Amino acid sequence: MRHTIFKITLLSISLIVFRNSYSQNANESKYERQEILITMRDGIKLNTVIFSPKNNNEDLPFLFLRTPYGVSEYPAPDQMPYTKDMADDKYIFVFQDIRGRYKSEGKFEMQRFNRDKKNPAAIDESTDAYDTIDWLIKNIKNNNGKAGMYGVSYDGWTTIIGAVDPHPALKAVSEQASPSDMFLGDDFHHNGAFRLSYGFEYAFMEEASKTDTLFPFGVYDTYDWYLKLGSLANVNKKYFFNKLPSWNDFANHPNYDEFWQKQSLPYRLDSPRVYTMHVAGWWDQEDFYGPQKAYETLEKKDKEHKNFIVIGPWNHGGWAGGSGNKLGNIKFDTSTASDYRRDIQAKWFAYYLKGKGDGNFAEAFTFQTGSNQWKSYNNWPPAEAKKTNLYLHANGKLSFEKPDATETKAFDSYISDPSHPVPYRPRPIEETYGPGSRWYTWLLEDQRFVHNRPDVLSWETDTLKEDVTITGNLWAKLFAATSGTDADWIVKLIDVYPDQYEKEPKMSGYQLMIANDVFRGRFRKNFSIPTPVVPNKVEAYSIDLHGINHVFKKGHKIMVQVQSTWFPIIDRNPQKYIPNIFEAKESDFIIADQKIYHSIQFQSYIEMSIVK
Ligand code: PG9
Repeated sequence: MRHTIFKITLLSISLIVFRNSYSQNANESKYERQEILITMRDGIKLNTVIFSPKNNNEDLPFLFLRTPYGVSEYPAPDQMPYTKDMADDKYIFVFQDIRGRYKSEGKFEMQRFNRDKKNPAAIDESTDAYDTIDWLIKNIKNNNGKAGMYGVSYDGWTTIIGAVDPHPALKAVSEQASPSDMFLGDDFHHNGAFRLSYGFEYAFMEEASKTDTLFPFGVYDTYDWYLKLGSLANVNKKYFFNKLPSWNDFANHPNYDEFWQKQSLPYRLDSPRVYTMHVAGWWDQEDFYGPQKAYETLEKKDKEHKNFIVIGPWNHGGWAGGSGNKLGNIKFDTSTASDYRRDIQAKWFAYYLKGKGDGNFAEAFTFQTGSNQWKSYNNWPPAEAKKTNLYLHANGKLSFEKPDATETKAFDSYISDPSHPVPYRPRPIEETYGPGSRWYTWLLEDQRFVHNRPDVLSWETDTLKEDVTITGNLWAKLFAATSGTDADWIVKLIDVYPDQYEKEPKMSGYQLMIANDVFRGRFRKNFSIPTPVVPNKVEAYSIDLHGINHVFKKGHKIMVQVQSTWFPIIDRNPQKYIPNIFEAKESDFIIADQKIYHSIQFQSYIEMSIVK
């Protein structure tokens, strides 16, 4: 067993953003670099890398990115695809290590809470952004008095937080894949179900040391490792020894209490104070909920039309590098990512920071998968979409007709055994950010790898005679029963390719997930106050499957799969109710008999928005 702690360099983890980003030789850069410490209002110094165009005498705006992942190794902005188009247009680029990370002083706190505004000396990520912009405007020559912020994921979160109490010079921000709510839909939980492998590995990566560090599993396939771990109580007993604040927060806040509520963006955001562009990817394996929720939250108070959203066919940060003409096995016909960087991101900042261009940006610009076309909308989700239900039936049938008296069976059932959980992606399940990891595209894996498992149920439409276009928000409305006192329900909406797909024979019969999520049964009435499920009683579950813009093509089929485990991305629900799953004993994990209903009385369906 190897117990080396791998130090992750920016290049290897590339925190996704810069993965495809290193291209040219540093000597060719048209930018010069300086690395300095900038002092915040409480005396703490933050490490900051500044790239300015060589021999420049034009007044330029700043483009500012704040990150926990280390800025010292960033290449020049004209050498990273993510920033190249903007760099060609000339900005002063600023990259900063946030408090307590890499070369910055101070203490790191995962998604630091808002400061107490009654205390003038208090700090948070918003004041750090403010203080830095203030210093830049006053000290860096040839600036035009304007700044923009941008970044993916954690850096997207520092961006949107930077716009909460913005410095007057901050004019435009682009939050990209920022988490919005870590209990309801982003990295650490979905609908109250704990994202075990992500939460465990990320807490270690960020909090075991000042620099990113991979957990030393000593095995390549972590599925067995997590299974052998047993109860989550073993994490602190055997590995973390109560030393990682985020893990302790997971264990001490098993419900949607004030801790999670106050950390969420809906709690922190009011109205768009500056021009704001949210960016999301349809197959974002980390923070898909976040940007949609942030957009929705600000949109309610967007009187001056400052709030915009772009959603493309991308994984987490997939727009930041590469051409984006394919993801996993799926092809999109156009270079969605490089087009985005050139035609949207660069133009957006050029307009708001330099006054260049016509400023003609669609309120919502989303890529329609299936038809592979960009579409503009005046609202997101589009107001013209009509609600339609797709019903589960007996014998694995799925149709737009409601169940009627001809229904032969009221339910389908399976046994869910927490000691044999369904893997969330084909094994080996490499460490999330470890060498060779297929984490980045797991949402696009062919779902046939679990299709015939006895603990995964499937319902399928007949072959479609015409295209079915679904645009807007989706919900799974399930009537289900369990013999246990708690249960997880995982619902997947799948596009099934034709049995013989001539366009690309390797894709014949492919089962592509278009939407999915997990719901922890104890939270069916309230995310803050869990209640045991009554054994064998049919109960209603409403599961948010989020936004989608997809054409199920003529000749394809639509499929729904339901299962109760998704391991180890989701921790095992013991299936016996205990108040805090982080304290479960081995004997609390029980086999359960799960029933999904599709009778006249208990109709289960996917509620979707259809655009004719
Ligand atoms: N998904 C990562 C993250 C963001 C914010 C908090 C915790 C994790 C990331 O890619 O940065």
